[in-house]
Amino acid sequence: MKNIRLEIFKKASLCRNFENELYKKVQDKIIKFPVYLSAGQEFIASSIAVKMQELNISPDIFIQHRGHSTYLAFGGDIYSLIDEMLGRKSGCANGMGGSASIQCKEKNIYGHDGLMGNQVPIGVGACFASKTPTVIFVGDSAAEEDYSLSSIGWASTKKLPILFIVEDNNLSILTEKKVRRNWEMHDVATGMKVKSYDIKDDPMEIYDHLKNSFNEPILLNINTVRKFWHAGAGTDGENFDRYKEEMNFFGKEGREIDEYNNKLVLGAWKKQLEKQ
Ligand SMILES: Cc1ncc(C[n+]2csc(CCOP(=O)(O)OP(=O)(O)O)c2C)c(N)n1
Ligand SMILES: [Mg+2]
Repeated sequence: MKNIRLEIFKKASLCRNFENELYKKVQDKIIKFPVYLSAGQEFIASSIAVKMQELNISPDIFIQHRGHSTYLAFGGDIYSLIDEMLGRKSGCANGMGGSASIQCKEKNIYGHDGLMGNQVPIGVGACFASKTPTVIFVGDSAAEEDYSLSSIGWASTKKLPILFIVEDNNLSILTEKKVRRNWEMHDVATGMKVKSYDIKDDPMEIYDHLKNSFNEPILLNINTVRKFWHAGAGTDGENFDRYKEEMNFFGKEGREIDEYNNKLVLGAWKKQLEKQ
């Protein structure tokens, strides 16, 4: 089990170092369009990606904004992601997607168009046609959209092989869940006869809930913490940081992995900026 936790940490470490560097690039005004940082939430995609590797499955993946970690954890090319952040044609979305609409055809990652939650009906429809394993990531707010909820119902009716992942950071921009609704996503999905769980973004807890993925639809409402602002580079102060916890768990090895990924990310940025 230690090895799995370590593999997940390695992926999360790449994601965290990427986001930390991007934070600086936004602060330095090298990037001027809205950037949605996924720092704090990286263990979700990282844990799922490690489990998919183990199952030898390359699912179709549907994401929304705040998807850098999903892109990287599932093996998206870092250079194309940097180029996308620089608005270049060589970017993963031809320089036209920006941070919100990244994609990676090679890894079956489908980008988002900005209408919150519409990746849910699109992903369900795609899976209804293909019947191949599908992972749909959705925020706790986007999941509330009527078309998102009704398509979860359709996935249940048709017993589609879909893993619904609600990245529940408790926020819709700045509005907390308790202001928006008095119900929970896992309860609604349970009502629609989808096996649903409300869990933490603890990597082993996520990993353990992926045992029966793709036999039928499953929904994981994963509670997590957004480290930075909704968009752009800013922070409202210190909050719980799972990355620090995991790094401490691995001690010297954890710090070395972090350092390795820091160098990797800095090197990738240097290379891409020199290309200009
Ligand atoms: C249909 C629609 N409504 C509202 C918006 C504006 N909007 C953009 S992001 C966002 C919040 C999304 O919250 P969530 O889905 O929880 O994702 P998070 O930003 O927390 O990762 C909103 C309301 C939009 N883009 N589309
Ligand atoms: Mg949210």
